[in-house]
Amino acid sequence: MKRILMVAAVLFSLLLVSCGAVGGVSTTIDVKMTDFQFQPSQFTVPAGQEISFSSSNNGAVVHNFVIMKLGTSAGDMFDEEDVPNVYWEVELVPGGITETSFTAPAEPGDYEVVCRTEGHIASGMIGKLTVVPAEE
Ligand SMILES: [Cu+2]
Repeated sequence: MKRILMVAAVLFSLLLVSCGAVGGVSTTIDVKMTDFQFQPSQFTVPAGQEISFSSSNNGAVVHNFVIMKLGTSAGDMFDEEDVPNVYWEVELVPGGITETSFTAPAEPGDYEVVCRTEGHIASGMIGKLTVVPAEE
């Protein structure tokens, strides 16, 4: 029974996320990290705005939320040469939670989001931050 409720809760949150993607420009990001996914993995924020970021690591290993600079990609594996291309990042230990904030990039576009822990991109820890022009 508990399991069914959990599945229902997950489905409901997926529904909210997919509705959110339509008109879903938000100054709030709430992301759960698992082994090895971002949930959700797509975010839309207004350019240049302060974004509230809350996250939890529900996995068993260290995870990161790394926003790459516009036009850059960490490729299949995050390594030293990708470090200068990081726009913003946060690291979470297993079981960790964080509430912080960052300023959205000024330039609209699609930004790659990855987990920089070794092997996690290949395992599917990848997402997308879409930056849209802020409303005047
Ligand atoms: Cu990870």
